[in-house]
Formats: sequence, structure tokens, C-alpha cells
Amino acid sequence: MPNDNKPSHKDLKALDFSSDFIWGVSTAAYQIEGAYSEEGKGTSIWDQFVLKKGNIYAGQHGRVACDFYHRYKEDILLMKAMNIKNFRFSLSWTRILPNGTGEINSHGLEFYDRVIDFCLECGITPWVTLYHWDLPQALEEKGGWTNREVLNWFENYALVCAKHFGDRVKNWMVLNEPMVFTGAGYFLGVHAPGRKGLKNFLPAVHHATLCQAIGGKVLRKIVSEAHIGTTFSCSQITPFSKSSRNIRAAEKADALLNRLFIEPSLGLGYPTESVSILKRIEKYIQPGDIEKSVFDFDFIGIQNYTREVVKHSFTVPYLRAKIVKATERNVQTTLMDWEVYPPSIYEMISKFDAYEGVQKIIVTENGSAFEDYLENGKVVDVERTQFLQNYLKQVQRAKSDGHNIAGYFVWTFTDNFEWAEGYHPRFGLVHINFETQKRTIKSSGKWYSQFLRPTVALTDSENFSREF
Ligand code: IFM
Repeated sequence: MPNDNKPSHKDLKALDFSSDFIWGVSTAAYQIEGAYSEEGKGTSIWDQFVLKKGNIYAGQHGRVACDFYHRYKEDILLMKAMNIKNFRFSLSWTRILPNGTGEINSHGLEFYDRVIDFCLECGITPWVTLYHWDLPQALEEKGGWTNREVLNWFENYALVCAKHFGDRVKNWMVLNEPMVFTGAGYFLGVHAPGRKGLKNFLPAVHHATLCQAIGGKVLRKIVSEAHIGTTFSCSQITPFSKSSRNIRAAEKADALLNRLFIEPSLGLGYPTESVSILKRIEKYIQPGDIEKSVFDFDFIGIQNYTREVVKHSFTVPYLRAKIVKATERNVQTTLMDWEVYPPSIYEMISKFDAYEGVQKIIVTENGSAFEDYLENGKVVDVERTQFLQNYLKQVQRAKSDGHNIAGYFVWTFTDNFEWAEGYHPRFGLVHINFETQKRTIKSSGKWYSQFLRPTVALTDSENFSREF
């Protein structure tokens, strides 16, 4: 195994990439905004899911989260002070359309107007994701992603957003990690809406695939000079051993975790030859759907954190393959129990770049959850800085090997609500005390800031802890 985990890249600078390389930070509405029922916002599946005991670590929820709804100015100013020029955030569907369809909530549009306008005023480019997992509960009650009607609901939502924000927002992503919201939300039941089984998963997958293309087409039609992408979770898959059964198990996991959503969008259809159970998706495919799933994305957003080691297993239904947990493999892990494995990001950039039809890749998420240590009012997170440096080194390697990689966004700006895991795994460059909402730039945040603008050090007044 290459020894790429050593923190030996002190000199890495943004300028080593290219002057037009895009650097930013990523977030998502439910994880940061709070204000869950303010100014006409409707209930989303996550507002609902957090209510059930046992769904979220320690009964936590995103009702206040980082209070970004009220503190967006301070957070954007902090980004500016940290030399961050690109901010990826998602729109909350129920802030804009409280019931998913029908009446528009003007307060919702106005909130995002304020965020977008303030970003632009601060010289920060907004990168907007249409859907980062917070489906309107009213639509879930009609079947959510399993109901083919979602094609119309989503098209209408995309249309409202494109028309309203398209004059100022040019960088769009349609979906965030469809494999995660269908897999965790509609197969395993561990994310909202908590549904399980193939009967939910397969229609959800097919409808999300179609919506991915529908959203792209709406944006292309309405937004002049739009730069349109969608984002995929992806991990390098390593067979547990060289046995043919383990290699076969790894191929199946790769098809499911890495290929399921990109391939239909490129006109290649679903990878049913690798995972035969996926053939059952045909039940939900109507004439013309294969063509309707295709869209010429300007970029593909890849979101990489770890790799998976996979072995054959008789006991796992359908797939006959299982992930060997990183905690059982004696490797360095994050607080999510994910292996720290920087070469995975290189492999994923190469893999997605190899598809004919992929025009360009942007890493729209990469980051890590580690324990943060508070020392004399400072937040020291050496492991996160090392993680970012080591992964970035691999991104740089991919770039110098000629892969078409155009940008990189850290997940995430401030600590936030990490879905079923609640607030414990902190991924932020900026620490939040969730009792007081006090923001403190971590040492990783200072490092990123220096990395982005290496000639100017953060002044002491910018090295601040801020109480907003
Ligand atoms: O927090 C999530 C994000 O919402 C989607 N990608 C992975 C992150 C870390 O788990």
C-alpha cells in the first residue's frame, strides 16, 4: 500500500494547481440553516425524521443547527476573511415551496436572495445545489421519490429556482449524492424518510436518475451561461483479497456505489450486467426513459472521503458482498469510522474522467471529522489539516497526470448537523459552540486560508474567535 498518509506537504499552495482552479467550501441547507419553521417554511422529511426516537444520535435535530438563517452575513464575512472565493450551499425546497408544489413562499426566495446578493457583494461566487436530501414531507406523504409524479414536482421546483435565481447564480448542481439519499433513505431506512427494501429503493433510484436529467435540462433552458453539474458520492473499492469471489464482490460494490447514477446520465444505462438484482428496476422504466435520463453536464461533482474494502458474503441478500469495516482493518479512521486513504480521491478522479462524455470534474466535497481540541481559546485540529493536505496532494497528482479536474470544495465550512450522527462528528474548518453559536476558526481553517492566499498571513484580528 502506498505510504501517502504522511503529513509532508507543508509547501502545498493553491497556486501549484492553476490560476483558474476553483477553491471553495460546501454546505447543505438542513445541516446549517436552522429556522426550521420560520417565515412560512414547510416541513421536510428531515424535520419529520428527527422526531422519531432512535433515528438520530442523542435525539438531536437541525431545528437550530448553525443558525445560518440568521447568521449568514457573519459566516459569509468569515469566508471572505479566510480568502474563500466559492461557496456551495443548497436550497431548501420547503422554504421555497412549503408543500413541494403549489404556492411559493416569497420569504424563502427572499432569504436566498439575501444570501446570494451578499456573497456577490463579498466577491464570493455562489454554487447552488437544488436538492440536498430535504424532500418536502407533503410529497413524501404521496410516495416521495417512489412516486413517478416526483418528475413533475421536481421539474416545477427546478423551474421556480432557475427563473428566480438564474440571473445571479450561474453554477448549479442538480442532486447531491443520489446514491446516499436513495440507499440510506429508501433501502436501509437510516436516513429520512426511513423507508426500506428494494421496492422503495429501485423506483427511488429510477426517479432520481430522471430528475437529475430533468433538472439539468430546466437549468440549461432558463439560465443563460449556466455551468451545470450534479454530484456523486464515490469511493475506491478494493477487493479484500485476490480471490475471484472477492474480486467479483468488489465489482458489484463498485457498480452500486460508483456507477449507478453516472452511467444512465451518459446514455450507458444502469450497470445491470454487474449487479443482476438491478434488473428489477426495469419494472419502473417507461418507454423513452433511457433517453430522458441523459444530460450533458458541464461538470461532474465527485465527493470522496474514503475507500471501501469489499469481500464476498453469502449472508448479504441480493448483493452477496459486504464492506469490511475500517475499524476491523487496523487503519487510521475518522470519527465516522471511515478509513483515511488519500489515494482514493486520485482513483475516483481518474475513474470518472475516463468516461467519454464527462467534460470536467470538480471535487465538490472532501473533508473529515476528527476530535477538535480547545487550547487557550484556540481550536487545534492537526489531523484535519493533515487529511486535507494529503488528499489535496492526490488531487494535484491527478491534475499533473492530465486529468480534467477543475476545482475543489472542502466539506465543510462550519461544524454542522451530520444527519443521523447528529453534532458529534465535526467536519468544519470553523468550530461552532452549539450552546452559544460562537464561531472559532480552527487551525485547519487558518491553514486553508493561508493555502488559498499564501503570500498574506491572517492578521491577529482575523485569527479571531467571534461571538455573533
Ligand atoms: O455531511 C455529508 C453531506 O451532507 C453529504 N456528503 C457527505 C458529508 C459527510 O458525511
